[in-house]
Formats: sequence, structure tokens, C-alpha cells
Amino acid sequence: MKNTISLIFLGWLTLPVAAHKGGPVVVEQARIKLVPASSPATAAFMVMRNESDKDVRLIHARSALARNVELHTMNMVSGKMAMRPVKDILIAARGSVQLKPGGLHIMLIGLKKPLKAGDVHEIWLEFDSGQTQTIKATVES
Ligand SMILES: [Cu+2]
Repeated sequence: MKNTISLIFLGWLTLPVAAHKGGPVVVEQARIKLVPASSPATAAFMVMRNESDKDVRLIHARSALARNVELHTMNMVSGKMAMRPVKDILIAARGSVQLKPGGLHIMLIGLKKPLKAGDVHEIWLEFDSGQTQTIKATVES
């Protein structure tokens, strides 16, 4: 009887801890493409891994580096690569998604300062699961 009660108590205790863990999406290899100071915009790339059994969508991104941050994809339009904003980026349950050149990316528009290789900038991400996360992305050529 005493054991049962302790187990229940422990289970109850771990719940709030799990809720504050941040969330199931793990972000790796975050980087920002180095562009000349004259360039008004650049893109950020990364790998996002969903360690949960539920689909999660990236719905917003922000950064102090840029006035406006959008989620973009790239497709062929009339034989040319063109990018367009997307509402969200799906990370399937137990799956991962690669934001990479020529595909999905985070567009940083209206850069507030020139980029330098090796500099690290923060990008704030929000997921539809309620998870928010600030990641560090390195400027790379
Ligand atoms: Cu773009």
C-alpha cells in the first residue's frame, strides 16, 4: 500500500516538469547564409527533428537581425526557381525536416546590420504545439 501511494505521488510530480521541458522539436545545424552588406535579405537553414508522436508545425520565426522574418519555400515556376511564403512548416511525428538552399528556409528580410562569417545570431521559433525556442545560428558562406 505504501509503495502504491509513493508511485502515484511520483507520477503526479513528474507531470509539471514534462510540461515545462520546452517541447519535442530539436533544432540542429542552424546557420545563416553570408551575403554582402548591400544585400537586403538572407536565409537561415537548419534541421528540425520532431521527437514526439504528433505532427508539429513551425508557425512563426523572429530575429533581432531582421525587420521581417518569413517562412519560405522554393519551387520551379515557368522553368525558374522562385520562392514564396508558406503559412507553416510541417515536421511529421518522429520525422525531421531540412531547411536548405533550394528548398524550405527562413527568410530574414531587412537586415539591420552587415553579416560577418562566424557571427552568431539568435532566431526565435514558435511551433503550433505551443513550444517556443530561441536558437543560435552561425553565419556561413
Ligand atoms: Cu526566401
